[in-house]
Amino acid sequence: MSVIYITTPIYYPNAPPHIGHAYTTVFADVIARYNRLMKRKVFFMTGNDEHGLKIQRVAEKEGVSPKDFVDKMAGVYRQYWQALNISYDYFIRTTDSYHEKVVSESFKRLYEKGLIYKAKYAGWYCVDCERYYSPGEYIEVEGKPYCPIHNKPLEWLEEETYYFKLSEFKDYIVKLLSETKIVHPESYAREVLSRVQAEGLKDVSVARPRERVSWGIPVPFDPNYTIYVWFDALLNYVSGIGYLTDESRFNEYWPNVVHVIGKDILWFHTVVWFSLLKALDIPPPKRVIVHSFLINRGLKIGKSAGNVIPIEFLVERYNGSDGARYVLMKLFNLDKDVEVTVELMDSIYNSELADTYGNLVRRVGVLALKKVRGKVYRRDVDKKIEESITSLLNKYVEDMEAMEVSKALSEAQELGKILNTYVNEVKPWERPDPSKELYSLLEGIRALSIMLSPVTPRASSIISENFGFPLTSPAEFRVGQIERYNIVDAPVLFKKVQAGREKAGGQENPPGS
Ligand code: ME8
Repeated sequence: MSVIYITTPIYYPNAPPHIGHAYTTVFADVIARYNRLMKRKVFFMTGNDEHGLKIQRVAEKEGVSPKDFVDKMAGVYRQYWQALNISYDYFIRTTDSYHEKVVSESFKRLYEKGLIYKAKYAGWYCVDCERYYSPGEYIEVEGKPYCPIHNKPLEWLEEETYYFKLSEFKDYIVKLLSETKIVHPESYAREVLSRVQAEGLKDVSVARPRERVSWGIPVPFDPNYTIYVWFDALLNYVSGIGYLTDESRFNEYWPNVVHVIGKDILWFHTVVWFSLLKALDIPPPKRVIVHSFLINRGLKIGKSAGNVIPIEFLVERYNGSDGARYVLMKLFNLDKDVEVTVELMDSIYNSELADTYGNLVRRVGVLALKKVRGKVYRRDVDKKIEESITSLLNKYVEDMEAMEVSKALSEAQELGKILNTYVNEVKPWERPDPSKELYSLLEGIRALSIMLSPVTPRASSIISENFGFPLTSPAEFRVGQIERYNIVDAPVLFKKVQAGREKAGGQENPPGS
């Protein structure tokens, strides 16, 4: 049986997740659900990155201990993922004791191998990124170094620290980036490659003095230091599947790992991560899927930019998790940043979910109930419909295998449109016995519901129950497979959003914008 291990970044729980985090997590969930539909063995992991200065400072501000703070936030994240119907198999937390042991042991091994050493460090630091920026990497605002991601002043830090010998891995990294297809799309691999070739690789600091950053895993042989949060965080991908604790589990999942990340953390997930793995004698990940940013009012959506769109806004406006998921996945883009507006999301939801899919299902269901009391027996399927189903389902599978979710949704949309046109052409309501037309339409709706099921699992399962068909794997789908449809209800799946309602309330844009 083929296996896939899919991960999201583990998020900093300094604030609740917003639609940027949902963007990644829903995408990973769709890939997980699609692979389960294809009957593959899936392990889907998300979680929280709970150590480091950023968390320490928020907890201080709130007047609670960092542990109490991250415990509370883990609950908050889980609630959001539940509201979005995220089917993770495991939620990892970097304060879990087994994870801390793996990090501590890995640090010790690298020290013993001579790949970690102690020396002095000075540089410009961004607390929000939890990293140093060298000249050329930061931007300057009124002559002062600023973080290019957060647009905030950097802090000057000088300290004795432990370094990881990243510089030793340059040839290895160049080889991986230029000779493999690990990083997808390839343009991101080229981007990192040209930076590595232009600047080379400098050793990186992997510890912090305890007096400054107390909230971290202690360096095992030096209690005055804590381990750098990125060293700690990246190792979640291996600790979560049994690295150093369950060898057979680790060996089953690791060769099949697919990391999904935003492009902001590309460097860490290629250069730093591949080198750390190599240093620990672990092969590189199979895939790193990188996506671009969701933008609001010209800036990357994020807490520090003050342009956050809350997840609850989408869930409430688009009829629950299915609508929110669909809208995000239709916008999903690996290469290009996407500007989010309520108008754009409304029009995707109204035209694709409410009209094309929801309305089709409702019309056909009501007709079947009226004309043949909901019982539709197998007939020859209209040739054009049969061909459309087969070819669009094939394209859909190709797209999903290539993780082109938004493209796969366009294939589904195309099928929906063909089915809607067919209803209007054949006018089943004018026929004494429209069983042939209804059967053709129901086969189309079945295919469409299967195609949409990784993105809109609730709606697909409601239709599968009310119309009496199983959500089979696309690989096992055959037109004409169903002997009899038994329609018991034709529910309204997606109520239309009243465009302009926001404006009527005096609010043209979502909260936070
Ligand atoms: O970086 N558009 O956590 P983080 C698209 N803890 N994606 C976005 C986004 C936006 N506007 N905003 C956030 C960290 N994301 C580390 C990761 S992993 C070992 C450690 C998504 O909470 C995107 O996936 O800052 C991005 O990479 C991630 O959230 C950053 O989450």
